[in-house]
Amino acid sequence: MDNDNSQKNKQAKSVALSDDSLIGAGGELHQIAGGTHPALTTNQGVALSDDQNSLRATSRGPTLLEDFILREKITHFDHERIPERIVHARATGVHGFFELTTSLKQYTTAKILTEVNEKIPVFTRLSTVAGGAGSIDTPRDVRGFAVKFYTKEGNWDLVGNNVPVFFIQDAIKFPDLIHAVKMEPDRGFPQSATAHDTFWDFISLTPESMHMVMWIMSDRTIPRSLRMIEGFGVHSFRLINDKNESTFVKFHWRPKLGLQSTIWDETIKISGADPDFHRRDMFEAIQAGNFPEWEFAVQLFTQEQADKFPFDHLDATKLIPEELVPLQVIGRMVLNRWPNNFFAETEQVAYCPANIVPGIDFSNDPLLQGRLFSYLDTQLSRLGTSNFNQIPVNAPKCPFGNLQRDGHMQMEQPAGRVSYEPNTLSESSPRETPSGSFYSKAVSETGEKGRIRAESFADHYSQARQFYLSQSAYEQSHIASALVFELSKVEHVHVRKAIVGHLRHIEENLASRVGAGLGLNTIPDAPKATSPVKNLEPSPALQIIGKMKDTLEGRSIGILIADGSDSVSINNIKKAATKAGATVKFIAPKVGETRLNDGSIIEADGQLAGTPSVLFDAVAVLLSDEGVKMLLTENAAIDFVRDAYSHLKGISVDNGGLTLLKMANIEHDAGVVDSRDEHAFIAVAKTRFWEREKYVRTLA
Ligand code: HDE
Repeated sequence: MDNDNSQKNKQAKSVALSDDSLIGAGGELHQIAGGTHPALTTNQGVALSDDQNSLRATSRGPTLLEDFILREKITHFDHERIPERIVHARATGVHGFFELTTSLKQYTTAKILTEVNEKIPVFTRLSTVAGGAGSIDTPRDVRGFAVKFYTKEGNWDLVGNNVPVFFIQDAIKFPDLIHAVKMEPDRGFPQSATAHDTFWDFISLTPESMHMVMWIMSDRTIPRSLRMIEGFGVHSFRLINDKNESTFVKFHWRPKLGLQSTIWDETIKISGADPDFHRRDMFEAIQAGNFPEWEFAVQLFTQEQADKFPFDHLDATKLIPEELVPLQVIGRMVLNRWPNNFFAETEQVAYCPANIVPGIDFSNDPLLQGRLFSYLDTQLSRLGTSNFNQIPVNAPKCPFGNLQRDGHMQMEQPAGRVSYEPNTLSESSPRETPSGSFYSKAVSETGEKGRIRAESFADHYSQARQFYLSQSAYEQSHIASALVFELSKVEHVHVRKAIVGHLRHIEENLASRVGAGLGLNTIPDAPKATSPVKNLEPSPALQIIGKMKDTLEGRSIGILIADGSDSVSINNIKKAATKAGATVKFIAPKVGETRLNDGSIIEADGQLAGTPSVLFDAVAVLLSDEGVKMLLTENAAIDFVRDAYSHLKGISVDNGGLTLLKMANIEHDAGVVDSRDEHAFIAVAKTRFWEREKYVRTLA
């Protein structure tokens, strides 16, 4: 889909501006480059001779109301902003395609899940939840994972997250949850953070959120890159086949680059060094042709199987462990085209979980049911019209038409006198298609009407415990430390204590670690659980560390250099890292020319003060004696190596680099290697040195 202004520009009169100068404000001459440019016009198509000066009564007199050019331009500008999303306002959107590799014909009639080896266009938007549109990319937060498939049978939106469960079971609690997590209404902060009183107060009173709390306190919510997150449809959906048989399904996305997270201290520093870290990372990867890819997988299960699960699959605070229902990979998604225009596409795209296609249907998950209402409703205030489906990024790519009419910003001009159905007056107006079109699965429901939470939703802790116990020891200490960090920002002691009480149901040891981290003398009592906590089998698939790939693909290496650095080591390391798939960037005290020991010149990609090591996966520090002398009094250089070390990264050093490491009090360990051995560097660059962590920070 190409929705740039080319149409408009094609219509615009072309004006040759060859020898070009314009008289600007104050009468100076502004030279502009020669070439052929379309005429700059008003929205009515009137070409402008002067876009620099408004119309004045005299050169120093009042501006005239008559100036329609000024008025039009300012009026349009005044209305440039539209309401941002209430949640998921901050995001990165990319076009791409989906390709099915294994047909699910046995289970569904949906062409998107049965026609293999076809490239179906998608638009994918990856977001944070709590912050506003201008907030940082790297808070501790869930990531939205929304995919719009432009299928042959209409748009299918899979609007998921990078965590497979949710905080609440019933849609009616969503406004409360979001009000609690967003900035507090009296003070207007914190922006984009769960570490404050109202969030934890709400959580302390909502035990069903405890499973999700384990996920958000894990490193899943501080990803290294949006290209390295998993995605989950969260709810159960139904697939329906040509015999009208229904099978339940959960949808999963698994990143080809593996799963990778940052370390909390690193994340905080990235937020300062580059608030657009994830958006830039995606933009640069797409520009370089390193297109991110995800496997698409399903978990399929029947009602009979579901009846035997030790939880209710309609409860969005529960997941189905892979060990119980294995994932079947059935396709892949590749993101390969950056939008032409951020506002037109990433901002105006309107996802809706109710957008499904024939052969797919909803489950009774009460959270999903509420979502089916909310998304269409929110687009009306965000995009201002019921015709938002006509915006190119939202329009289906298959033929579509109906007898809905008029409304704000109607772009279509349906001809003829018929705008109703059925009718006898038109032979060409759209009609129902009795077979092969959308149908809802006939399901019999029994029971009493009422505001009732199902008893099968009562177990709030067993899967939280399972998640915690499934993690490696490093990950468990990150979860405990994240809880200590967050709760230490909570002013109300009773709220801190209430959370620690809940943790006792998950794991006594977790509660005492967090309690100790908060300086509590005694560990508070656990609240009464609505259902006994079960000991479920650990699920190693829930870890992150085990899913980090042994590769440098998609990763980046920073090489710190200064005048006199050794060109041979630099070239060897650059060559080896590039060969291993990494992007290499040079950091130097100045961005201009850095002269190496053989007289060759490198133009650095980043200036040291503005390019800290948190922006890289591993670093090399290659400095001459004279270079390191200059940097010993440079705090940014000391921080560069200290942070790389304390963020458990591989480091390659020559003699100069080693001197800097000594100045920074860094111990030599297995992750620090000699720059002459570039292969050793590649090996250490692919991993993090978890065993180093106990020497560099106190974890709970
Ligand atoms: Fe959303 N959610 N949500 N949500 N959600 C929105 O829709 C809502 C929920 C998710 O990139 C809003 O267009 C309710 C679960 C994503 O544009 C809004 C409930 C999951 C996105 C809304 C939920 C999500 C949204 C705000 C509880 C994971 C961003 C703007 C019943 C499965 C989509 C908009 C994009 C956005 C409502 C819960 C994912 C207000 C009422 C669970 C990825 O309609």
